[in-house]
Amino acid sequence: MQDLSQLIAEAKSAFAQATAPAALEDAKAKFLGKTGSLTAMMKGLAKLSHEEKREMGQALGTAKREIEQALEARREELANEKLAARLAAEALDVTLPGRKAEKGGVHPVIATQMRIEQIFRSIGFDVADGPEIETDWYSFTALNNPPNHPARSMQDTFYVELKDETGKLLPLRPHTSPMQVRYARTHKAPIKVIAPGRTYRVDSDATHSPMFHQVEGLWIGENVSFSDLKGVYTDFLRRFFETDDLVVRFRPSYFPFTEPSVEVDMMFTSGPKKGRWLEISGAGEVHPNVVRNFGLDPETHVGFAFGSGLERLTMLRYGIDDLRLFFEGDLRFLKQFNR
Ligand code: 2NM
Repeated sequence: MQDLSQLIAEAKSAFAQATAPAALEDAKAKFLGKTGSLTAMMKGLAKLSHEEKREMGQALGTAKREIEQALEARREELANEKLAARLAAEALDVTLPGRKAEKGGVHPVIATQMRIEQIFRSIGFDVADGPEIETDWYSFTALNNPPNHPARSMQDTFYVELKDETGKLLPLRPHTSPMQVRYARTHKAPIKVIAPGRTYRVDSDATHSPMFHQVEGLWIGENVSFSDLKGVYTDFLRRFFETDDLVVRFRPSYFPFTEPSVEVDMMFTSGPKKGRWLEISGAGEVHPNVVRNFGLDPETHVGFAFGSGLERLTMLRYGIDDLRLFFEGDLRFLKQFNR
């Protein structure tokens, strides 16, 4: 009996010293395993008398249960310690503020484009779309700007390293007119369309960006006149700037794709910006050669075209003085347009 209670104490102490599950199982084997000391004592029972066997058997059974209970308790303890360590290591501070998902907004130049599309749609214009990588023919030749014509160098054009069938590099469109040529060639007259979008020219300073946005308008029919241009464009400006207090004038100019050609100026006649002529657009009667490239007869089909810069219109509308603000991506600037 004496050595049994000592054996139990030894087992408990061995289990307590085991600080990992594997060590605990090793300790268990020393007492309860095939060659363990308790197991050896059980085997010894066989040599005892009937009376002794009963007594000793009971005592061994009790001792075995106590050791097993101690083992189970230590197993649970180790499992709890492991869980506690893991919880401590993986602890989250649920009181930390979350990451805010910021809402995106419409860029002011694109807001201008969307407004303009809405205004022109309301008076029956369609909105064209088309590629930014163009062909030489749609960018220049179709627009009465033949190879080697001096007017071609009016635009210093970007090219990409892609070639057309004749081996010439493809230009990035320097204006949105190619979209109008594509549109006119695939739609029936009358042609009444605006072409907004990105355009590219080798030009960079406080008032020029190598990528900028244009909107061009085109109305070709059997009886579309210069006075229609003045009416449409004046109405557009009044709705865009939300005031009737502005006037429009034409000054003679030159573009290869129009004849006659004009610069369009506007002037506010009330408010803080009144009294100064502002250059706002180029325009003109579409050249007969261009009408022919639309697939139409210039003897029966005439009309006007204009082209305006979206950055310029946006700057005038909001009183922005530096074009570069549009391209810096500074949220302090951009957020002012998206409240
Ligand atoms: C401008 C000025 C004058 C223009 C011409 C055409 C087309 F496709 F009919 F030939 N579209 N836009 C045009 C005319 C553009 O931008 C300053």
